[in-house]
Amino acid sequence: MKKAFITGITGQDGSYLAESLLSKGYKVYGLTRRTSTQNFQRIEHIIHHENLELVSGDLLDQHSITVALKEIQPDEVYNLAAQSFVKTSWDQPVLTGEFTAIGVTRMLEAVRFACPEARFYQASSSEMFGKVQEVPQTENTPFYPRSPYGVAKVYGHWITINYRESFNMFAVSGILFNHESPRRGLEFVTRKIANAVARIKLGKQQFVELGNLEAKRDWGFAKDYVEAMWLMLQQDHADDFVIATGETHSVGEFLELSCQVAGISDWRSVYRHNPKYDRPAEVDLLIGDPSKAKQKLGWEPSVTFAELVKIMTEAELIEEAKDRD
Ligand code: NAP
Ligand code: G4F
Repeated sequence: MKKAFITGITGQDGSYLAESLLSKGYKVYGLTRRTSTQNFQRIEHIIHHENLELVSGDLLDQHSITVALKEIQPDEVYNLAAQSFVKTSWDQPVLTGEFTAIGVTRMLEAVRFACPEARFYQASSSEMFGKVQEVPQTENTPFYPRSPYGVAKVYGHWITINYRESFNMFAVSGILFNHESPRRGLEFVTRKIANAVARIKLGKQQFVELGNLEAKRDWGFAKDYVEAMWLMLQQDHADDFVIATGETHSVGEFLELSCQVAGISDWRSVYRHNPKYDRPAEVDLLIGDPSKAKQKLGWEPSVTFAELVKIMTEAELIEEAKDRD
């Protein structure tokens, strides 16, 4: 039985990846950090699975991850844990650097000493392209990050490549463009919109307050993207890949379509601009070229933008209708 170790298992991607690996017959170990109230909502349905084990540790604590890896001896390590919200990275830039940048080195050091034969996946991000130097963005597009988060991810990307080249480790960096689902955190714009639109439809709130409606993102479905992570670790050689849909849409388009799904005819009537959601430096346009992933991994997205908006809005309509009062 293959063994996989996932950091960030309580997050959106970690929960889908754990589900997928369990269905493939893996024994899955998930790193969780201590919190005063448990945060297992996304993994509640698999928490009693006989092949899932939660391990206590933190990306800030080198010893906890080295000991866990030494004991488990996993075949595959997926480093998904991070301070992943771009806006917060301006409020907590040092902490973001500790988790999202140096945390990657802690993971690589733990793998190097405890289980050097394990295959390592680093969750890199299209935020690294920031002020884009090329359209669409490929594996060779130069980086120009626009937030402390983006800068931290560039560090994580390069330290992964450096350990591959320095120590001959099987370490890959997946450059994933935005991917969403009903399990997305409420602070991210897609889930925020889908949830607000559902609440407006059900008469629970009047408006949705947003920042920049013009920003464009290449949005895919999270379940598709965790399959790409797994595929990257099944290759003969370690390599880095862009994972994207190849389409871009604005935040405004997402809002308009979500309103359509919910049967709200005039999206402008429910929208308010609130400058508190604007960013000190914006990433205006992201659009990835997933050709290399298609050719070498045989990976393709299965959910279109319109389907994604529908999946997310309908899920919120169902959830919000449950606790209507
Ligand atoms: P997410 O939902 O915010 O999940 C982040 C996970 O990291 C949570 O499980 C969180 O645990 C954990 N974590 C944070 N700090 C930690 C620490 N110090 N020690 C241990 N665990 C810690 O993020 P996601 O959307 O699933 O994204 C997964 C990864 O992919 C992240 O690295 C993100 O930056 C990257 N990424 C995401 C996207 C996207 O569009 N979703 C695109 C590109 C790259 P708690 O539950 O305890 O907070
Ligand atoms: O949903 P967002 O917060 O995602 P963002 O900043 O693109 O980051 C996500 O994708 C990255 C991949 O490129 C990941 F690495 C990262 O971890 C995260 O998952 O914001 C998307 C866009 C931004 O341009 C933002 O300015 O939406 C715009 N926006 C407009 N109003 C808003 C809002 N974003 C949020 N969160 N909230 C608003 O009210």
